[in-house]
Amino acid sequence: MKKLKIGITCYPTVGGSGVIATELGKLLAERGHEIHFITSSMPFRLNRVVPNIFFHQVEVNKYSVFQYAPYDIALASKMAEVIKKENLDILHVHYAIPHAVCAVLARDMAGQRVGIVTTLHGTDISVLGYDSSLSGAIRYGIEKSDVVTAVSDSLKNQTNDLIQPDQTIETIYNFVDEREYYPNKSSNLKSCFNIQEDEKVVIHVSNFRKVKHVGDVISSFAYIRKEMPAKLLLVGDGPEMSNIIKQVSSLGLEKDVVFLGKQENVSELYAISDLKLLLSEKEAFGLVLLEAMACGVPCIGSNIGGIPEVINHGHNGYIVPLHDAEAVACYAIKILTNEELHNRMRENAIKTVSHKFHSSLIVSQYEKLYEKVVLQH
Ligand code: GMT
Repeated sequence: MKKLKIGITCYPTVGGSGVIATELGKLLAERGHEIHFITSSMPFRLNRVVPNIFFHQVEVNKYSVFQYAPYDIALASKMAEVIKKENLDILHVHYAIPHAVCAVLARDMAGQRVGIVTTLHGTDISVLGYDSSLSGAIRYGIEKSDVVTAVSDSLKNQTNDLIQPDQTIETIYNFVDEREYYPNKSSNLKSCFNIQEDEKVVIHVSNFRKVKHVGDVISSFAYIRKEMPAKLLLVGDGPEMSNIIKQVSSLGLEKDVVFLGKQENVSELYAISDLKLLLSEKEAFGLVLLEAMACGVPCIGSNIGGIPEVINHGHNGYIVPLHDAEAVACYAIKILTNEELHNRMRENAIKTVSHKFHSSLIVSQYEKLYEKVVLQH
């Protein structure tokens, strides 16, 4: 296909949408496209120099006359500048608000034809949960985009139900870079953390927001711990952390829960993990599930959002009702005490990633969309 000039805007700090936007940019660059990240800071996964990847920083000045710094306007101005200077074919933005709305404004400011592709990650829909006044802006961003994608069928359906946009939404699933996330059993981290060989390792990775229900992870682990020697690795940090620390101590689990904070190389931690838990009440996709599965770790997740599109119940893990810690523990104990079942689920998890969510498949789907948009223009 024709090599394109693609602008990408996302929130560049830690988070699944930032990871997907950055990894997609890197893989598109490997396919010969020219990539321009237009973000407030360097995306955290953009950790090496690539000749056809450029970074355009959005600067927001704080003037005393403004009560709030005008980030959205600064972003739209920077987008317009890059559209004109680099002659972009496509602007791929992650989130309808503010990014799709900024892209529409930028296209208008630049007065140039540029295709707008918007990917929804769930956050737009979560925002509506507390601010329904934004639904008009979300609909506007979606309808004015040339193409809109959602990271799961669940998010697509939810957006159609809540926003009812006059626009087709296409599902394109998330992916992982298989060169970073792969089954690697050679790690010696278990002994570094003082975990005995016969102890099972359960892992949870999140930003510790309320919606992640890390408290349910701890309650489930308390049941598991009664049945076998086990450790729980908690990776990440966020607003719920102090409540979690209290819960762990009130259950007397301090010796068995390892608080690791934010970590860059999570694949090394998956290498020593036997099971992953994600018990959120909202999750458009659950990228961390895919990362775990790619490393051969079966998962247990709640029956909400896009999680059942990633975890196939009884095949690569189990789906449980929200807040049912006993059901989680029951399935966890089943997997952790049956080696044959664990191995089967491990192999199935690896196969799921390579068959349904392989990066080459997903990147090609995005390329096809870009091609369609460019042809329309
Ligand atoms: O889950 C979060 O709190 C972060 C959020 C984000 O914007 O990065 O994640 C959303 O996008 C991810 C990448 O598509 C999805 O894997 C997450 O499921 C989704 N989070 C929610 O829907 C709550």
